[in-house]
Amino acid sequence: MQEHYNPSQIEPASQSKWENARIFSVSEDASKPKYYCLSMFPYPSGKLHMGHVRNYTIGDVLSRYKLLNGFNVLQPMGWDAFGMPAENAAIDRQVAPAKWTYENIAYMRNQLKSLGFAFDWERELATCSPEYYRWEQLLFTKLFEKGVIYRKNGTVNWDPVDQTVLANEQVIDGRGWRSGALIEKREIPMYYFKITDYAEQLLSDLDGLNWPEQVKTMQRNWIGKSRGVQVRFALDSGSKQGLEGDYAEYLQVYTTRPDTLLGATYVAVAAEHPLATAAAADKPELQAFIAECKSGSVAEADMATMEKKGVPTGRYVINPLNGDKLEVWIANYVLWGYGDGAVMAVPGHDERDFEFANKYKLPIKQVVESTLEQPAYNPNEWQDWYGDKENTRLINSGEFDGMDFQTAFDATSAKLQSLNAGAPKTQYRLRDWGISRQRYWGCPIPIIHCESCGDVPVPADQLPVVLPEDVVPDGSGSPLAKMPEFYETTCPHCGGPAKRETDTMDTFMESSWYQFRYMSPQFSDSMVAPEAAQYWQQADQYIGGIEHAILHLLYARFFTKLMNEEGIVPVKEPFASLLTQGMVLQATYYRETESGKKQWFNPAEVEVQTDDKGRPVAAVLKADGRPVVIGGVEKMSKSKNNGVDPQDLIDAYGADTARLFMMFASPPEQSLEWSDSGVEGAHRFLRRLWRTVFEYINRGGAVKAFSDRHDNLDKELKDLRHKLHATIAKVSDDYGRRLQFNTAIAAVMELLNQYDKTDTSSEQGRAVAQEVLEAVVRLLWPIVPHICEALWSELCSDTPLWQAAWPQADAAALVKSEIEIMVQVNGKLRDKVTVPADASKEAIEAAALASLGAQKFTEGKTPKKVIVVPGRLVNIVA
Ligand code: ANZ
Ligand code: ZN
Repeated sequence: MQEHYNPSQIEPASQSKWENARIFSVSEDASKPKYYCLSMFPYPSGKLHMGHVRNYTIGDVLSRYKLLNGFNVLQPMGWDAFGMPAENAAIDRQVAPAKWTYENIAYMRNQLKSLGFAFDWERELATCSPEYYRWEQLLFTKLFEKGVIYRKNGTVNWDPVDQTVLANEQVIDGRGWRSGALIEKREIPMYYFKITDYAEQLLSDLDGLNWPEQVKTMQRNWIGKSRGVQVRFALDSGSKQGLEGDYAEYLQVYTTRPDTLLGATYVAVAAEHPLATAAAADKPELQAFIAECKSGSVAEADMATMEKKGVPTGRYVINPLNGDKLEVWIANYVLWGYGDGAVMAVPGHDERDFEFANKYKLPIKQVVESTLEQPAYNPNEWQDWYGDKENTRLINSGEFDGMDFQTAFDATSAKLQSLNAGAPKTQYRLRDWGISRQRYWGCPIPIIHCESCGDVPVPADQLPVVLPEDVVPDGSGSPLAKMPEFYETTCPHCGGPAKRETDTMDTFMESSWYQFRYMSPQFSDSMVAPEAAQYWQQADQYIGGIEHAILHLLYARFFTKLMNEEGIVPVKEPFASLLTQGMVLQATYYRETESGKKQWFNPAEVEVQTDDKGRPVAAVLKADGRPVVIGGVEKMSKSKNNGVDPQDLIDAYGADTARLFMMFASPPEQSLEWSDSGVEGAHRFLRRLWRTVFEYINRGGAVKAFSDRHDNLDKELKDLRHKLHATIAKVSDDYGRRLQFNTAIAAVMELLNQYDKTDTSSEQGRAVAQEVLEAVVRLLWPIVPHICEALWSELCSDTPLWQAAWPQADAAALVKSEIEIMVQVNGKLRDKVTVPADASKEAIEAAALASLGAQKFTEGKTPKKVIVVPGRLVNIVA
């Protein structure tokens, strides 16, 4: 055995050993329980970042733990390969997105391999491959025919200079990120999934998932179920011109607070509402306001924070409960896509209405008061009143006065129903999912537009619609729309000339079903091979970042339900358990430039001075020796230039050190603060582990004759065995149930400390040493597999480690041979004695009486009484 730990030698050796034995290549095997461990696949952006390393190490630890425990473990890896960064890189560097993407994949695959993850590489997939997305296109055509996917107009950000549609994040302060042009809203036809039909199922199925409560709450809020009433306000007789049908009869609003109807002081409609259009017909100022509302960003976050603005229409409606005339306003805070695109405004109890009413000097009327201490109503403190549904009663509301929220809700909605002016309605905030993107690097939407037949799905035998890969986009419009060789085709129905859809799909589509494709990635008859879907069912464990808590996870759940209805998979949920790993943090350093901007320096370029407690006090730039400001500790990111390249870490210390540091520094769900000394500490521990085994082997190693005999061990060796088996039990629980790996590592370190202190030089001692080291190497294998693999082959040359089972705690060893007994004199603790665990009552009593403490405090007198509590204490009554 080599004397020194040399990761650059043992890591590739262990990796090729696993690869040659194909131990991570799995297939359906009914004789074993299955465990499907899935980590969120990366976008091939160029190289791995620390977040990836952490994510995949967590998954690897769980997978390897299950593998040694006899599970048939599937741990796949692939590439979320479509997306905008490839197009941007293409524009910057004049290289085709496909080429850029495949090169990145090749580089990152090597990085992942150098980290020794137990992936089944034979199942690798890339979502940009036609062999992958053809199944997505097929499902699309089926769902389109079923009506689950439909076409309607949607609003997009239009850059009039670049002549292209922009994503929300490409609109900065209302302007296009490249052109700087003012962005317009445009209506264009797009394809939508009817995810709203599944809102209730997506909500109720959350209950059965073993997911962090926080993530479930985020999903519930996103789905946003609310119970309310649709209230009809009759139009005043002079307010109907230009309106047709129901719109000429009444204005309908959706409210969750029908109880506040008598506090309504105006109503407001969205700019797109027919009443707004009709009212604006002869009023240029209304037309101008409507146009203003229709421009600007379509991002919902902006809508929530923007300044509330509106204009009065000069039209009126009647409050059905008391006949009051209320003026109709057009307001920018009313969304056309939600409820009825109109609100009854109750500025006394609603924040937005309050802000609006204050600005335009509209009346504010209180109709709810507190039943508690009854502070005087202060309209500037609407917060005290808004949303509080408990301990309140109605006032200024006639027959409803005095009612609490629920009673008033029921009474007002019953009254509205009897007046034929309202009906209860459950509403979801969730919108239908628009999946059309006017971009190039995505999965083509498999639709053919024919002038006589309309939208015709591409027939199955003509799929896939292949995306041409040798295209270099230039940033103006979608390249596909400029390629007649792509879009010119014939109609599958009538055979006439027709045009292919040139939009591509939202890349969330591909990541919504990859968890199933991994089950049979090469299957060429359908999305998933039925036997594979039946065997693997769903991912038992999913691991990834909290940033995907809403959209990705919701879409993947939705897709699973669709695939289940199509009979493709037997499950309704894709991920039984979810672990969201914390962020990787690192210190930041900067200088303020003359223009007041911050220039960020990478920690590698900075030298930090610390005080005697190791706290940073000052920092200078290595390049010029001049000071830099120490910023906060923040998530590693490009914008703060505080990333540490995992490759540097792997090159300097090896994969095992990187893995150990990540798992030891904090529990998976918490954030992890980068620390150079932590990395060095991890490396030191591995060197020490190596030396420990080296010294043991050097002394002659195992003594086989004694290896199964644990009788007649001396106390020290018995204690060591006790510690060993307690450690096995604890570490197994940490991996298997608690998912806390830092404590597992700490437990093994403690065991090694005790091993170091124990004299194991006797023949029996060497047998115990063998037992300890064999266990340690298996307990650490999930975290630092390369070094453990190498050490195992030194300790036991006959079987490979992955065939050795997980160590089991020996119940007999866990029984302590000796126990400590408290000695009390008149109820006060005076001494402790150690007795054999199976000592008789008499023997315990004798030992207690003989103890120095007992002797001293009974002053040699014969005690009146001695009470023995076996296993715990002896009380001497003197
Ligand atoms: C009167 C009222 C009084 C309201 C009050 C709230 C508080 P959720 O719970 O999210 O479903 N609303 C309805 N349609 C809207 C639209 N298209 N754009 C903007 N706001 C709209 O929200 C329902 C509430 O949001 C409704 O209840 C309505 O305001 C508003 F003290 O009606 B409420
Ligand atoms: Zn046709």
